[in-house]
Amino acid sequence: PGVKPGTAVLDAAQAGPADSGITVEQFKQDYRNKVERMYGDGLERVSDLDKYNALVSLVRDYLAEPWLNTKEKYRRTGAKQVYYFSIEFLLGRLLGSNLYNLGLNEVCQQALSELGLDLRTLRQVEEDPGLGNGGLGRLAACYLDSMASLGLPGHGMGMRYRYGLFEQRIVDGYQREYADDWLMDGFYWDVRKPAEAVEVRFGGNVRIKSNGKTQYIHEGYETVLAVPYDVPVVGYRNGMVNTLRLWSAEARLSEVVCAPQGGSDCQKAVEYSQTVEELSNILYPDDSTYEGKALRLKQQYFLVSAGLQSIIRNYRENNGHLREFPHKIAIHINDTHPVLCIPELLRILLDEEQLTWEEAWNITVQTMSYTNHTILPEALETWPEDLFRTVLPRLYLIVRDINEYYCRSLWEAYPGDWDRISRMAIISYNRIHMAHLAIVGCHSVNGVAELHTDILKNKIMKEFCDFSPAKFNNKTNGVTQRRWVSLCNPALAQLITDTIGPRWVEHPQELAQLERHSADTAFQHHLLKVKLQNKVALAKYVKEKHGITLDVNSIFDSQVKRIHAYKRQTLNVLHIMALYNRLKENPLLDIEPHTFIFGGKAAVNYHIAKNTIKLINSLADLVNNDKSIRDKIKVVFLENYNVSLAELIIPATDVSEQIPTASYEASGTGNMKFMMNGAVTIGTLDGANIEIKQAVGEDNIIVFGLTAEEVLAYYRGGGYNPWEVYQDNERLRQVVDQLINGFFPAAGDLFRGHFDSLLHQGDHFFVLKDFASYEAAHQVLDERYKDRPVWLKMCSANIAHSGRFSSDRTFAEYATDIWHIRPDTLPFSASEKQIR
Ligand code: KOT
Repeated sequence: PGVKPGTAVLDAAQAGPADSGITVEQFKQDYRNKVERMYGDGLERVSDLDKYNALVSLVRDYLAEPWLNTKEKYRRTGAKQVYYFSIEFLLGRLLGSNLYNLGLNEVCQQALSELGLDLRTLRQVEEDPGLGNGGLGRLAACYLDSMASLGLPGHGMGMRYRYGLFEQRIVDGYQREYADDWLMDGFYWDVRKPAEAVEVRFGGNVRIKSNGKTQYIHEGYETVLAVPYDVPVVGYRNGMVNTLRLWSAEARLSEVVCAPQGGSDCQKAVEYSQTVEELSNILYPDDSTYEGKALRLKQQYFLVSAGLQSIIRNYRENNGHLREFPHKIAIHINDTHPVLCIPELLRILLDEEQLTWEEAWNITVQTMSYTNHTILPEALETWPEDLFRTVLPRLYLIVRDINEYYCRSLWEAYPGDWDRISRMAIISYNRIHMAHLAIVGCHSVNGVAELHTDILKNKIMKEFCDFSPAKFNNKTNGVTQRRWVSLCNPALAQLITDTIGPRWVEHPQELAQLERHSADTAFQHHLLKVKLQNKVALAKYVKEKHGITLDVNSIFDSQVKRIHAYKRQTLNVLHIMALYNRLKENPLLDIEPHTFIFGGKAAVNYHIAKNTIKLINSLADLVNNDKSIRDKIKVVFLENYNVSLAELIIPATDVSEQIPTASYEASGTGNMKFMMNGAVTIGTLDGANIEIKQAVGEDNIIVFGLTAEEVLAYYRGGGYNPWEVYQDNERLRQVVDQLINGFFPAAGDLFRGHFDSLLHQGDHFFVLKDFASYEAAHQVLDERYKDRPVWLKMCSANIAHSGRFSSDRTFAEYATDIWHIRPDTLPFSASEKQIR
């Protein structure tokens, strides 16, 4: 407790192209002044938190001018604006990345050091804004960085949750959840914009007035005030600052006390304010199961309505008629959570702008695009019609109209095929299918990796794809190399720059030039040194935080991600148990020392996942305290995995575990971050792993297990028989039995649920089926590691071929194919930076 993941500091030699124009002397003076003005005290007398806040405030001052200029330029040029709506943005700490992108990192570091301060320490003061669960939210954050760095006029629309994703603490091996009070010490990056607040309406009823033209009058609703907070999003050394607008729900109590619904009763007013503020209080802490709660639906509408109102208000100030809207505005919805954008835009166009249905519908479809991030059936959002009608009566009528309009066109295409029409309808069996609404109301639907898109097109959304094939396309995910290499692994970034020059930071495809150096002894020697240095840093953290000593010469093998049955942390555990058993049988067994690193949060009500955490910790207790195996293996579960911890673990990792049941992981993005940092993947042929294999070649990745096709074929045949596999493999039988036979001394029946799901419930995720092939893959890995030059060549190949997995590439594709933005028309001309 109390130990926060550290941060690395860039080397001065890494200065890139543009210069901030601020000298070290100037910085020092500005900083001293800032501290004095903010705190009325001298730099020597204020706390680290004060020093950090003053530094943020100073950086904010420095970026004010480019922020203003960017907005001004957008207004002047009338460039098409993209709004990326997402219920989650998992930003991570901002001080380092903003300094880096502003080109101020070296100046700041030097200035602080001359003042006797350490930038690294101040960066660690920052709370990690955890406004997301995992992959989907972190992807949104990478995309903000890429849009700004590519010179794309693209902004985020999100929620300013009062409490972020829960803080995980491990107590006696179990996960305990604590509130993430990330705003407690203030958040100095955002600007509150009360003058731009808008009202969002809930409940009530709709009266239909018909005098020549039908009018819908929404009455008796409750109003919630949505207040925006703008966070600057700095582009990499291009003078560009976009905006992430986060919405917060507030009650205007003064209004309530006088208003009829509050009466004059103060108590009622306070209660009212609590229900209102509840809206943006918490982030739903589950990224795989759909929560059918009214509050969640309200959150979604709150974001959508507030966001759209502010876009339209801004549009009206700068443009003419809303008919031109799709030429000036693109709205992207990050999975179905913001899909109410579709009926809400229709509502505005119909009720407020008095457009015809045809006109309004065409504008909406041309404006909207949608990304699907999962095929997990339990994550699919469907709302009960009744609930939807009660919470959003006007939108309900609109969704019904969309459904009718759509079903009519289905009827024309498939006359008489009622079954198909009811399967494809937006409303069926009293539920509203949000993915169907998204497909119908958007001009583009994309998956996040080639396999995932294929599964969408040929299976999950097949009938929709047959009906409108042109909508469907793939955009393989990417991550920003600026945060995930330059910032978190400055020593590697330096080595790359020394080897091929600095252009790779903006043109990651140029990393391919490293291939020529991959067998070079001097390069390999440096790479090894960098990895060791990062392992030492992680080991230091683990020692301080968990009291466990790691052998930095062992293989660091990491599986860090949300805990989920399909991600198969259990497969990893069973393999470690088998390795441990082999060592117990033969203490002289010649194996490479291994450190198995786990991290990740389990959803609060996901009992088996929470038990998996206990299982990992039980294994860690057993293995780490067994002297007889002489530290050949260590197991650690690192508490509270978040962006900052990822920044520490990923650069220190040798082996990246990407082992989901094939077909389940839509893409994965951790896989890309590890590869950029020179880790070798052991993985299944799923999601982006397949494309990683294509990029690095089969010698530079270790794949194993069933393919997606095989998995899907088993499902069609009713599953497989895990008993046969269990009977045939003695080592596997031993570890499965050990889940319940007292091998974990204090566990009792704790892991019976795991045991049963593997043996008695059909092993839905093919853990036993893939075990032997996983074990064999690990043996190959160890063989390769023994031959250090071969291993280092593999590591280099992974770095060299990671350019394709940059979010800059992904978003250049989104811009051209989906939003129809030509790079050469951009105000900050990104064309020069295009990488395809
Ligand atoms: C959660 C609830 C509903 C719909 C989707 C999700 C979701 C999907 N949350 N995270 N994901 C992950 O998104 C990543 C970015 O595309 C993928 O790499 C990953 O495979 C998804 O699991």
